[in-house]
Amino acid sequence: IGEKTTTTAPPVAELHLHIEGTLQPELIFALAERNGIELPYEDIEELREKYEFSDLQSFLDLYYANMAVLQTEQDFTDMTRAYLKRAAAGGVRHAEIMMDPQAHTSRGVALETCVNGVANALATSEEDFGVSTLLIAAFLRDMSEESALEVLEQLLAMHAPIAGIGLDSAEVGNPPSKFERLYQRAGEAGLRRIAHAGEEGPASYITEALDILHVERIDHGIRCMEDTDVVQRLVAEQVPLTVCPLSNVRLRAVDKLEDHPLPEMLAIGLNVCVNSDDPAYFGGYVDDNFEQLVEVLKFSVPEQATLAANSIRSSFAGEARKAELL
Ligand code: ES4
Ligand code: ZN
Repeated sequence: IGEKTTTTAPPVAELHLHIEGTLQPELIFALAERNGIELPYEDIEELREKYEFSDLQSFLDLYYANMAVLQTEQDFTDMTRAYLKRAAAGGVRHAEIMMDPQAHTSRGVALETCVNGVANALATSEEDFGVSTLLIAAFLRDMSEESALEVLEQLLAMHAPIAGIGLDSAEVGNPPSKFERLYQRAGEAGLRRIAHAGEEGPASYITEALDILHVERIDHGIRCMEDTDVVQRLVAEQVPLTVCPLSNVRLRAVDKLEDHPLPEMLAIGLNVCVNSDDPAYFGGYVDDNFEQLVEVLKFSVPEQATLAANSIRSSFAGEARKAELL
């Protein structure tokens, strides 16, 4: 999973990726050593044993704990470069990368450190890896809107190279409506807007994200399938849904890949694409997701082509770049 040297997939855009979720166990240990941090695991094997999740929160607990090793700008750059290299080897040609600034500022890492560290890797990504990129600042929905607004204002004041904002972390009980003013402000600042909705939360959260937050894409969105009115609207408006099949299995949003709604979502005309979410935690990168979709759900070559084209059309890349990749 960590190594990939051949390209089999068609050109694809990865639109749903948390950069902190690309931190592989090997890098966690290397950074802990470099920064003199004591990890609560003896070795990589003991850490790997923790990668069994019962729901979103059980994953988030480990995801946030492991971030302790990210201390310097160079740490964030190294993590981001490792992702870009691996993603490129799997056929990713454009990546819209979320980062969680509050997950770092809340443990005493400066906003400049985490943003500049990631941004430095992105700045040379096209040249180094052939991957065009955009950076999206995601806000933690289990924190307050005031906290999010404060960080957004700081990002704007420092002219952080962000294309948009997202909303992630614990979904249930933290509906999109909680962040109406944050998204209003982001819109005024000319930022693109996306949000996680309908991963563990109900289909009504998808509607809220569209109507109250004015998002252009929905991250996950799989629970739209429980509400025919929501499905009809998503089809009519061709709202992009950034689906993450292996993530949904690992976090028990679906029982097993055989039961994943993606084939039906594609068949009924929803604008779906395939993404890895947190590849270091969920068993694979975008190409691994495609591989399993083909193996287990028997996705055809034309279906794979549609998923890949959807990802590029749904991206925030410039029209020239999209034309290049389509
Ligand atoms: C996440 Cl899979 C998922 N869902 C919600 N928030 C997240 N942050 C990182 N991965
Ligand atoms: Zn996600």
